[in-house]
Amino acid sequence: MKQFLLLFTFLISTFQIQAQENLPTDYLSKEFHQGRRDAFRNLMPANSVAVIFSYPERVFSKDINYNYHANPDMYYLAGYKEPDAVLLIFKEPQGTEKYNEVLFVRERNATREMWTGRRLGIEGAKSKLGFTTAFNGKDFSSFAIDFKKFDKVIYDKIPTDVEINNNPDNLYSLLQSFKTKAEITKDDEGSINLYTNITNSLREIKTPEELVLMRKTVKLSCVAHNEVMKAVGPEMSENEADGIHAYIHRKYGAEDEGYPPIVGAGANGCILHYGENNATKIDNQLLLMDVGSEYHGYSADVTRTIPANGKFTEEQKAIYQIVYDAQEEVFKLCKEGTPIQDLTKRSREVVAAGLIKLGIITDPKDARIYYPHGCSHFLGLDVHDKGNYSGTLKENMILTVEPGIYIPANSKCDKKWWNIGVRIEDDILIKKDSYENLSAESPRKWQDIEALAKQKSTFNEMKFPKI
Ligand SMILES: [Mn+2]
Repeated sequence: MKQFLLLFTFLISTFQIQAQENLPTDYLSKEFHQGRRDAFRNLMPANSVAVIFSYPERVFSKDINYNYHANPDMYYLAGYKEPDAVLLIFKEPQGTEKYNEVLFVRERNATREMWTGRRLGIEGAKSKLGFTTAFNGKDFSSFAIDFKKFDKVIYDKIPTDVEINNNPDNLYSLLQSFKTKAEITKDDEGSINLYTNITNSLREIKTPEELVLMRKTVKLSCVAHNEVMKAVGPEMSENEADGIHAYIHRKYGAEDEGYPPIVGAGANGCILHYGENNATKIDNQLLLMDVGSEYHGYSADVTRTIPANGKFTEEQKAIYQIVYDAQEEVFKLCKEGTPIQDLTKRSREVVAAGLIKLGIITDPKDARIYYPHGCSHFLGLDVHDKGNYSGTLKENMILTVEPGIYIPANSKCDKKWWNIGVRIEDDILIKKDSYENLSAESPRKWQDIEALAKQKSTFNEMKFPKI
């Protein structure tokens, strides 16, 4: 019998997928995630429990899913990047074991791991993420927890579009178990507001560990913008310019882009969230590129608008200068204490004055026609990161400053302005009495862009077969 057991153990271990080698060494530490859970717990009311679910997987095509993207809150609080998980955080220690957090993870499974990738499992959740209490997801339904004994159960909006799957360790089953256990028939607004307030107030302030990753993601995105500025020409396609960004991101270790890249030439630059990026030639037009990498979960968000032939026309330059001036004026407000709403207000004033001066509008209210969006959003794990937009700027917040002017064809102004779309976007770290522009490495002044465009890029030298 003993021999049989040994053989059995041997067979099992033969099929175990080996631990991965040569991984990046600058992932967030388990101490970071533990610290974030403690900070979350500090903001919870007495006798409460928070319940945080992973994001669902999404279909890309038939039986192929998109690369999985973790719920940023789950990643922030637990460091867990796999699907089908639920995290419980308790205000007070529970049970005889006095645990104050539990992570339910995907069960290790040699066959599944051979097909769809490594799993951390319970052991990994303990050794790599610092949990003392972790279970397999399939055990959540039988986990002894009486939600009714808590004064408050804190949770985010429960997703309603998760594919029905009665496998007990699937997200759908975890959600169903939670709704049954906590007797939830519809979302409780109070719970959701509390969850939002807690996560907003934590995530809007970046810790030193997060700042390292934010600096990295913004810096490498600037390198990408600068390389495209050198490489681009009227014959290049939007898609190829997009691809240069992506290549540089991967070259420096970024896993992805933080959002679908916007690479639009001429009229396409006037579409705020243009994403087709399929014009076969940029031509002698402006190219608006709103592209930022995602590095270990943290997103950059940088926009540069450049002339494909290396030289701004007088009209392009005039519009560009207004947007630049608006940014400069907003930067002056970037320090602790400024109401966040003032950033958009100030940028709108500068854009309105500039458009009036050029005769494009006469009433300052009409600036909204050509500058319809806000100037700033928080930046971090989400490109439009969590934070309190009705508050004031605080030290170690990171926000974008991104005024823009977009004049589509047939606008009610001289047609010499038509199809000019300009946005300049930088990522700003707020300090006590000032700010730091994390994306300063990519030029913003039109003179500096023209100078950089004269330089040669490695990408100009690359030769590929014609197909
Ligand atoms: Mn943005």
